[in-house]
Amino acid sequence: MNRRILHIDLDAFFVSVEQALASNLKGKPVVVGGRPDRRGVVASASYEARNFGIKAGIPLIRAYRLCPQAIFIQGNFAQYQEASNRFMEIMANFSPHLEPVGLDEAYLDATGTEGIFGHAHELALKIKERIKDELKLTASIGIAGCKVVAKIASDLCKPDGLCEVAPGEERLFLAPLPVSQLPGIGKKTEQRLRELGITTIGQLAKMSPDSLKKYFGASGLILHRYANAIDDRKVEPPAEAKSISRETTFTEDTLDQSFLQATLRYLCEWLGAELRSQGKQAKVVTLKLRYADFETISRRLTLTEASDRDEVIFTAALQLLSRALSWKQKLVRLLGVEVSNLMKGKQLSMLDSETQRLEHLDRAIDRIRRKYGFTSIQTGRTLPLKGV
Ligand code: DCP
Ligand code: CA
Repeated sequence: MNRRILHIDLDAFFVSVEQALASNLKGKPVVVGGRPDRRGVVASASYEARNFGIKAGIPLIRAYRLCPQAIFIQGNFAQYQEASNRFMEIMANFSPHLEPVGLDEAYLDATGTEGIFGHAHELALKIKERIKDELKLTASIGIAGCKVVAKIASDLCKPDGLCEVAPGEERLFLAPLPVSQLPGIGKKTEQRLRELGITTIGQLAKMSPDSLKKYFGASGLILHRYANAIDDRKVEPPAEAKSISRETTFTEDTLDQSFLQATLRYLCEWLGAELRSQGKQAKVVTLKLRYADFETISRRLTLTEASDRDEVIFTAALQLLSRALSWKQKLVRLLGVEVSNLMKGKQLSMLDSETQRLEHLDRAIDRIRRKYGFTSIQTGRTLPLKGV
């Protein structure tokens, strides 16, 4: 049976979320990544900024030189995570065969859904419309019989595009395109292929699998398959995460207890919020410390009862931190926390009134953060981080 696979990719994702929130940014060259006088690179550039040669990955200072009038924004990851969740929720309405890729991309297998949503092309239009109405974002969608061609199709029709490759036309569609359009072909492989006289996917498709294997090893065989539009990878929901972690590297190595504790609190609040948003509880908390000399240790503690509460995770992590610091007095370079042994649902014994009061507090803070961003509200324990 011919498969119908959609690849949906939001356009200029980080920037578009900012533009949806502040209409004065629309239609302008906008860059998310930070201030141009700081170190760092462009994370996302509006299509107006791309006209000046700005693209993801280039240093901010270079972006500034290419377009001094561009608006540079630090960015707010919690906002992007929230937009991503809503994007995936919209898509989940259309098919259970959904595979999120990163924050702003997904594959959706629409094979056999004609009866409900009409032809794949109509389904794609409906998805685009809902994303525009509900998120004020634009998506580009590619439709084809396999993942790799659907992805290339969506890349080609950006921004706000829709490109369908008819069944059986996949190889013809790919043939004239430059090899760099194939996922997995970076600058080095492209250069190597050019030396062999290969610049288009059509030329690549005609090379023998054996010679590709000789030049590029096992990935040469995959290149051969993709160039011939052979890709039987299924659209698969992601495996359940076994743990959630968050860590931070300090700009300066430190042994300042109150600063380390406040950072720890921040990391634990982030993990607690993430657990609650996934409806999960954790039984194990692990602390990770990297010292200035790069020695790295991790210490774990099993909770008496699984929890999704900031306070419980923090208390466990703080115990581990205090022990580690009294054991070794060395400057700390990185601090991280992980929660694992995750389970769904609540424990009955957690329903005493003090626990409930704290749970309500966590949830009230979650709501404010969902609306205004994670750093919009600070609990007292993270206040030493202010002004850092
Ligand atoms: N991203 C990042 N750093 C990079 C590349 C991307 O932080 N070097 C982030 C910011 C992007 C998001 O991931 O907004 C999605 O990456 P994409 O490659 O899909 O880029 P965009 O969505 O920004 O643009 P496009 O319209 O080309 O998809
Ligand atoms: Ca994108």
